[in-house]
Amino acid sequence: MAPYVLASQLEANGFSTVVVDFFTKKENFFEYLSHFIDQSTLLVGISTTFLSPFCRFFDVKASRQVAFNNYQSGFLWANSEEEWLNWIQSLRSLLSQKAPRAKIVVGGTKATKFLAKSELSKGIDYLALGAGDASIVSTTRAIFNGTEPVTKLLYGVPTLAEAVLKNQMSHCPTTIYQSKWAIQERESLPIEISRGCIFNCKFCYYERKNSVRKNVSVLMEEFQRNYDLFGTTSYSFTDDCFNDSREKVETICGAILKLPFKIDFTSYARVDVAVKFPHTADLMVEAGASSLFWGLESFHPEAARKAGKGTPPDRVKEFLVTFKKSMGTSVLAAGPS
Ligand code: B12
Ligand code: SF4
Repeated sequence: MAPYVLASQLEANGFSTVVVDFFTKKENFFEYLSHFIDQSTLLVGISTTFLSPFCRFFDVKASRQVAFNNYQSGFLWANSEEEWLNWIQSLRSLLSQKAPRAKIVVGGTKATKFLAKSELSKGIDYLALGAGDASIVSTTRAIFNGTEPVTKLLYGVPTLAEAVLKNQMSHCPTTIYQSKWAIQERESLPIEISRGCIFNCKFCYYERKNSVRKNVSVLMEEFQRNYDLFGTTSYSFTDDCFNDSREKVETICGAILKLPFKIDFTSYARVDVAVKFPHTADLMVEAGASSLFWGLESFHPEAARKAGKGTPPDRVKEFLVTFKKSMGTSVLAAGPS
């Protein structure tokens, strides 16, 4: 999602962008990229949110391979840190030949790994922490004007000073998908519904305790626009917890049901809201939920309560059984991996 939403911000501020999705899977990536960059290129941004950094404890080659095949992650950072360093050096040398003004900025949820191990930042110009919606625009503008973006050194890494958590923003910004980003006819797209989660589960590493929701009419305009331009009817909701309240499900699903076409979507969901208000689960399916990841955590009452999910396990099981019976194969329901 991040590259599309950040590129939307840049476009809205007058900068032209190219998004290369699934880039780790591109053969001859640097040759491919060379067609999109030239003397006027100001910034190459890399989103780490869904990159797979090398992980020592996950060191059994066979199982690593299975995991990569499943996620189609490609080979950039997964097998070793050298892989990442070599990749970034290749990018650097391409930029110095073809786009000497361009700076490399790395952001996304795995950006903090560069602080934990600063040698990984060799070759990058700036690290971005937190939401990049404003900082990507101000950084690009600074490069355009020939000035230095405001940074601070964190563990020796030049880091953009402008850093805000996603759930502390004043709004969830819109994403305007562009034809020039090579969106395919009827391609399934990610879409932001909100950022952050209102709950506060003890173990959770998401941005908790607050959620910033996209304006519902802006969201409906996005669905309509994507349908008109690309025929899109299939979505991944990038929402930490879609059904965090009865009102949210009713508002968003109610609006989706008024669209002049049907969509299907996949999303994260929380089981206790559905246990308390079973009609919200039905409404999600009616609005197009074709697969739901239910956050169950534990059927051990004490463990579940301590984690912050206190609905009695018997009621959770009863809900899941009834849901499965009534929905049959119309929705795929999965627990956490
Ligand atoms: C939706 C989601 C999914 C969906 C994705 C659907 C899709 N089509 O994209 C699904 C269910 C498939 C999924 C799967 C997994 N996920 Co997930 N997922 C999320 C979730 C909830 C939202 C991600 C998202 O797109 N958000 C919206 C975008 C806009 O946010 P963002 O990427 O953070 O971008 C912002 C900033 O980070 C920054 N930024 C990002 N990139 C860049 C680049 C530049 C240049 C700049 C300046 C800034 C910048 O600016 C952006 C806008 O503010 C996050 C939790 C979260 N709150 O972020 C977890 C999260 C990304 N997932 C996570 C994990 C672990 C996984 C899995 C490995 C789970 C598993 N064990 O199977 C898999 C991996 C899949 C893969 N291929 O790698 C972790 C990653 C942990 C970490 N620290 O790295 C997260 C952070 C949740 C967590 N805290 O545990 N996930
Ligand atoms: S409901 Fe889900 S996303 Fe929200 S705090 Fe709990 S585990 Fe995290």
